[in-house]
Amino acid sequence: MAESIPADATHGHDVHHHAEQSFWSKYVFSTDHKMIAMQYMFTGMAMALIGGFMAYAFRMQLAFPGIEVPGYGTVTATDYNALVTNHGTIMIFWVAMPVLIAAFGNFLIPLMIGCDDMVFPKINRLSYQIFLLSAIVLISSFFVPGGGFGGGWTAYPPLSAKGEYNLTSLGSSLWLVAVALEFVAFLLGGINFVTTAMNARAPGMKMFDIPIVVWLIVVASILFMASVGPLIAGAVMLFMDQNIGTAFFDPDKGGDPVLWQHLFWFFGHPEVYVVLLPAMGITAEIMCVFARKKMFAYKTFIYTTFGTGVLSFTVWAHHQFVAGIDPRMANIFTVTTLLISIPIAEMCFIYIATLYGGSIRLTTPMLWALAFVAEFLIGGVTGIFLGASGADIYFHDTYFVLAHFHYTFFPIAIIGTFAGFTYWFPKMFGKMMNETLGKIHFWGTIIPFNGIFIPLFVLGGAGQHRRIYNYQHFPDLAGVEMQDLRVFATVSLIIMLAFQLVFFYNCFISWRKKEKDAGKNPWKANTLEWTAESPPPHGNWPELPTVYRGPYEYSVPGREEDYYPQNVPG
Ligand SMILES: [Cu+2]
Repeated sequence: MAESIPADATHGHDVHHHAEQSFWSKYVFSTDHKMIAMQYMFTGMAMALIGGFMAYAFRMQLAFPGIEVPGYGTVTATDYNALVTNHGTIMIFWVAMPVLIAAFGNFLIPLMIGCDDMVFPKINRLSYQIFLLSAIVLISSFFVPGGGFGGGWTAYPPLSAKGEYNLTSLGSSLWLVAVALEFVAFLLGGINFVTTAMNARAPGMKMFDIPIVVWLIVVASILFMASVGPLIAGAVMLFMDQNIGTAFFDPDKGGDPVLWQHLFWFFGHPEVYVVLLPAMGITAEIMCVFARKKMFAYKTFIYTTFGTGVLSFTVWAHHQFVAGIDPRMANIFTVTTLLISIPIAEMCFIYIATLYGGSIRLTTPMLWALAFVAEFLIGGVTGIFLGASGADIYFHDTYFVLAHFHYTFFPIAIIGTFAGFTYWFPKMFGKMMNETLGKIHFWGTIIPFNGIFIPLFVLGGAGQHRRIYNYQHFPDLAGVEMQDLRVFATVSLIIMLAFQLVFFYNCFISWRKKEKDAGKNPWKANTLEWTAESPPPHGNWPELPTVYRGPYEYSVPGREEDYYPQNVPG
């Protein structure tokens, strides 16, 4: 067993431990990774409410064209464009990214590898402040003359470029600035996540002792940092096209609008994995704990993640099969796209093998984790239809794409978040959430979610195109009564949104409980965050933990009775 090392010898940990803190330094300008995690978490959740409200407004228009939408008013064509554009932008860049990478990365990395904070706490704080600024810029873009940007979340020129096609030139410029600022925030965050996980681990923790979710957040951060550069450059070019008369993307003056599509999707496809990997890591941690099993093939899972990450840079043009790219290139991108489904399928099999033979406890976090795999599989399998260039000529820009996309992103951004949040809530606040309310919220979300998007597969298969604000002249397509399906999807959405009140109520009453009933390790989990107090104080542990090679790969002295075998070779 390794000697324990005095905390302040390695981390200068006592410096900030006992200082009295004002409101501002504790809640607003904190450098504590847990407080920054909470700031990201609650900003992300607030943005999710805005994005969800937008979905409600435009789905009401689709189900009941021309209706006065309660709480919104009439949705005009311009409104509709701005609503769908910003719904997509918000849910991906201001919900999935801040919650999955930034909030969970910040909360978990130092606690799970056994250190007291990020290695660059001030950069960490700056990252959140820039992120908050980006959110403010985005929201302000809805209120400028011309309204919010309505050119689609992919911002293809010419609809996003200046001139007769772009009806919201100030809104679209602010949208671009907001997105670019948001990328800067996550570049700063990514530096911290990678360096902290690699350099600040507890004494005794080897590279292949790092918890799976930390590994996956690290890989996701690297993917983000490696893919976002071209898009930041593209955003600057598009901003110049809009505002100072350049013509990078204007074919009339020798530019090329497809260049934007390459820059966007070179980032846009890896971006899926940037948010997918943390969600998969969260799911993996939860499954191990509630199946009482080690992760099956832990190292294989990590190597597969590396492989997925590399492959994710080779598939982007599958979004451009109908943009006029050379059909021979389309063949190549079809092959790479089908290839990338192999490691993802393998990871799903690893989940199943981890569950196999376990003593499974169906707690609320476990239900979310299982639902993640089930629902994400539907998204993955339907992606294969779209990745095949021949089939995509038909499916491109139909509601089939929309349904596929939401079967990947909803499991990632919403199910993954609820899994992680309900699992780590006791650690975040020291109190258990109500299990009955948790399960009501789970089923009240999962069932209507499928009710929204299964009809959209049917609509897309019948040829209904996306980004049209009024389908009332197409009540039936291919002989099927389509309007009923649109109404069904909208009603399902309203039911799903209503059930989110159960979640917020559960959070509130659990947080308000007087008694801190969680203890250090309510789920009897192995990883290091469960050795700290709940919630962990500033600095996380009075003395930083040391791990040792025990009967299992690593463990902490005195906690052997909680252990299930973890990462045992063979
Ligand atoms: Cu893609």
